[in-house]
Amino acid sequence: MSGLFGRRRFLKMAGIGASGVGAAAVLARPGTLFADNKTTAPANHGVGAVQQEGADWREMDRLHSEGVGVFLDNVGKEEDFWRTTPLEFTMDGEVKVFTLETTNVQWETSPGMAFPAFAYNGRVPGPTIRATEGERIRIVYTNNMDQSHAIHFHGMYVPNDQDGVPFITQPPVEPGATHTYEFTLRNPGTHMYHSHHNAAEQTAGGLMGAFIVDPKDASREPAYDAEYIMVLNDTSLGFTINGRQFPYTQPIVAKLGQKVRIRYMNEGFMIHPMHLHGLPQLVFSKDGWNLPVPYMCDTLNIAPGERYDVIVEASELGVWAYHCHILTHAESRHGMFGMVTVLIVQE
Ligand SMILES: [Cu+2]
Repeated sequence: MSGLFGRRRFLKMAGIGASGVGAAAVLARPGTLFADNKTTAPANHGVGAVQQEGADWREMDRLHSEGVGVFLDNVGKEEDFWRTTPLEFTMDGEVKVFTLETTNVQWETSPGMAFPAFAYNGRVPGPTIRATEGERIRIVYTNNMDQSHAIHFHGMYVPNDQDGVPFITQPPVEPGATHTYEFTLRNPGTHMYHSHHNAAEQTAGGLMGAFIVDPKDASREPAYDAEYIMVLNDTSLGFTINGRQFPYTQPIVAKLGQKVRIRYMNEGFMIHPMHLHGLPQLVFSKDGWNLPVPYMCDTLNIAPGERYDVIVEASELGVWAYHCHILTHAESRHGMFGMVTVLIVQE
């Protein structure tokens, strides 16, 4: 258990009895809980028409409890789950130089549940690229996977020949080849980089990442105490937040009164209305453009390609469920899965 909060306290907050969780036993046989998620289709989570037969409510409750137990035991076990550690760079004169490589991988959305996937620098989503408005950046990209590729910088002003669309703005980067992108960062905000070649397979299959451009003028930003990046994805690798399915997602933990910034991005093919229990979200930016009038909501629908920036003020103590409200992306008879996490507000 992480030192951020005690297990007993979490359980008390969550209203979960400490008995019968059996999380260690579940971890010892990974994948058994959600074995049928391997097929990834919502219909295969046992959802759809109400099933009159075979309803064993005790088993259903046990599986739900077990999943929450696994989530608790996994807290703090994935470093940089929230992708807030930016990719390192070197300087070439005034240019920030980043290095990206694509490879074929087996990606585990939860232990034991591995999918054939593609990765930038070995991770799904790839590392977060971050720099400041006005800076010049170079990305030295090497393709070490088994199909051609090109990187598109989604939402960003770039010279046309840096837009990353094979046969429109560049030739594809073939397996074994290296390609360099270079441009000056003109529009700040929450952006993305991803595949634009065989993209239905490559992007949903893992080739996606956050590209954050901080504004030169910091007064453009609202005040906040902590920041989280939430990359949503679906289809090829199941329903994931930052490449993982519940119960292997991580919680957001805030102290009472803190302001948390969440940067949403949808790299999948489906809409995901992200619902936070207990606390409203102040939406202040869409696709990196600050809104003329920020607005409050509790459910924010994020369509493919969209980014939203929100501030959540941690004004209410407790453990608040936080999930996609297309419920077939979040829960089945086997318990919660997919796009589910929690926001914990502590004293
Ligand atoms: Cu969803």
